[in-house]
Amino acid sequence: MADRSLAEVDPEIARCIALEEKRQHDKLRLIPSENYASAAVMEACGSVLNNKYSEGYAGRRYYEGQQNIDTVERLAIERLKALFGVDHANVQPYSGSPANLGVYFAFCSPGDTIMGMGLPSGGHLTHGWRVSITGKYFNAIQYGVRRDDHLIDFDEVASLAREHKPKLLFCGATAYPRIIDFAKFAEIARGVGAILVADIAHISGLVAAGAHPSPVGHAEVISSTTHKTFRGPRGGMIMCDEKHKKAIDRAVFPGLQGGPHNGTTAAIAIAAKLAMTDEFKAYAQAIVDNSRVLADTLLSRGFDLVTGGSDNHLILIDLTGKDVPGKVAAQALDRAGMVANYNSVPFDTRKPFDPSGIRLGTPAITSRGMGSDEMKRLGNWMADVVEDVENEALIARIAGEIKNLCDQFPAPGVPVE
Ligand code: DSN
Repeated sequence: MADRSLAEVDPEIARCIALEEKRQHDKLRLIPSENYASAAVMEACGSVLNNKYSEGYAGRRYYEGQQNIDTVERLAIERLKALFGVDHANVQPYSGSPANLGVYFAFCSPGDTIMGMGLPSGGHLTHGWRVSITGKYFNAIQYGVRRDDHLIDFDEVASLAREHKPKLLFCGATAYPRIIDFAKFAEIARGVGAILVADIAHISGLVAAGAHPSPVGHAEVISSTTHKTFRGPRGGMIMCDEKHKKAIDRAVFPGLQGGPHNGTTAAIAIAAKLAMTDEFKAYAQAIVDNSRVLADTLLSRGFDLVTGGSDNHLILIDLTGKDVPGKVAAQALDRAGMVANYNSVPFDTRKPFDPSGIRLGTPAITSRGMGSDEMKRLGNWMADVVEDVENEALIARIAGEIKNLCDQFPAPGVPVE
């Protein structure tokens, strides 16, 4: 039984995977937190490393049989240290939210004051938003963006920090299309004795490749996922200054988690190795270039972009002026072969489950090798659909054109029949 193939054992799940392969091939995947992991990363995730328990750290485990796992984890750590120029890396967090919880557990007790960017301004749930454990167990102070230009309001960050004296100050975002000024955040954190935590989940690939400024030297602690622009497995990591190494490691294990997912650790090591190449540097720069061309095309078609454009991998469209809600637009775009997500915009008057915006990004389509010509076509297709969301004939025609384009740009790691 244990030797039988997936198709034999479970044809229903095998069919779901086959259909998902087709979907990931046939459509333009524009959700900015998604990507195509490379074939080597996928191979490591599905390897025998899955079968091993390894609680503890290399050389200090609670299980025998770590001859190979210790090497894997040491390789991942050393590569990340070299790639980002950090003192220490912990590669065991299961994903971004556990990585951030590990950071809280390393430095805070329940009730302590922390600060982060509010979710409606483009922050993350785990930066202290009220429905998250981080908003319930800590005294979470939330900063936002300015009403006029939607850029981070550093006057507000500084005055809230002075007033509340947080232990941790989180910076980093999930829906902010501009460069994060880590130096400015560091100055504010220093002024009030806070530890600055840079959550670079969305931009870690850009940072690794120099396509976005690095928080290293500004933030004492850096958290991230590994599957977004970094193009690795679904996982998390925490990097930090030497002085925080013990606290971070203890917080992740035994504080928060049990055994690390060793296949993921191996895949992080592979992603780090790939991120050191010139090819990856060119890829990261192309993500940013593509985002700018796509933003310019959308602007030329009369779209209102939050902050007026993009200088990273993502674009946030405010559809208020187009008189179509984000969800309706996102659903029409999906039918046409463009998969984005509906999203709140700053100071949104609509509810989060039915907001005014669409969030999109270029990491996955850039992994397919698409460039500025394709971005211009994409921007115009998006505009055509959003301006006519009920025109199913138009949507079907565009879906066909997109399928043809996708056939010309195969997705890495996705088998095509
Ligand atoms: N779910 C991620 C995103 O889409 O940005 C953040 O956790």
